[in-house]
Amino acid sequence: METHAFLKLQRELKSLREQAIKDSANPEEIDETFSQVFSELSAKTERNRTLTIFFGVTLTLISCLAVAVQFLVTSVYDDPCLIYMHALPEELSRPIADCSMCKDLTTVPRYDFITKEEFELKHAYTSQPAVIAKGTENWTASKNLTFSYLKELYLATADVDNIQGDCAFFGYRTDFVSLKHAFESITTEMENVEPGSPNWYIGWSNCDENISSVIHQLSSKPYFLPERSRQYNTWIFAGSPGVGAGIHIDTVDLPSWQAQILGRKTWTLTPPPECEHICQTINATLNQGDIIVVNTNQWYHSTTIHEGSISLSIGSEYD
Ligand SMILES: O=C(O)CCC(=O)C(=O)O
Ligand SMILES: [Fe+2]
Repeated sequence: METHAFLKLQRELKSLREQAIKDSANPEEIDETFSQVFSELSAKTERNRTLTIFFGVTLTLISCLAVAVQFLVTSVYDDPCLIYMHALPEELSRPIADCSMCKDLTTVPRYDFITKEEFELKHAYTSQPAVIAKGTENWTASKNLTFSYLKELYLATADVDNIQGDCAFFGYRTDFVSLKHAFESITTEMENVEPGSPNWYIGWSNCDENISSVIHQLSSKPYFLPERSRQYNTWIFAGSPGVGAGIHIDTVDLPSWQAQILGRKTWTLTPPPECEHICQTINATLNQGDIIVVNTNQWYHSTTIHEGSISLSIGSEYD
């Protein structure tokens, strides 16, 4: 406070005190009152100062945090080698991988036949992928399950609008917004991959009991899966030659198998970032009738459909 204002305040306080004495107040009580008022005023000033510091520090911290998160997200998305596009939530919630799932693998191990015991030991729960050639040998699906048969079954289902329910539908790079929309838009020319017909790829999980029982008549639990392992909802993927599913990682509960019912498809499996120093990207080409087993929660995966025919595959998680 400037000196003259301070002197003025002193003068006014003194004159207030003298006035109060004249008004026959007790000088000790006056001094007591002055000191009470001063201590209340200085406590309030102290509280205001503390609050100002608290809010200032909090605001600074929040701003720093926002800048850090923005930097992290931008750099992570900008670096496709670190974490693939838009996979940040999956990546953050993913348990750290045991790199023995991919160490020393230069390709996906391929078997013409595998016993339940060997499969359980090496692949069932180790996240090490495998292809079991002709794994669908005793199924009738490759002969009888076609895309147009599925389309007919779905479109004939009375409740086709709600058939998806909680079930997932992926339109990938198409404009299809639902399974119904896809079935209504995919023409016979598109299914037969006639020259000039547009490229398409879709995937969905089946929630319809009737369709589920048809699928189970045409297929069975892969012979090499452990006796106790159960089947879950069927996933179906179909599309024309070209790019299939773009690279991604899943957050499903369990590892999966997928059988190639029609066409040929190559899977590209990339190990998670924590294993990149000892593991490499590997591929597996599935011919009609082959089955791949892969933990899609641990491997980044993408698919490509070979020329010649559409690809149709069915699969499921297993425990
Ligand atoms: O079959 C495909 O093209 C992709 C399958 C897939 O992403 C999965 O099963 O998690
Ligand atoms: Fe996937």
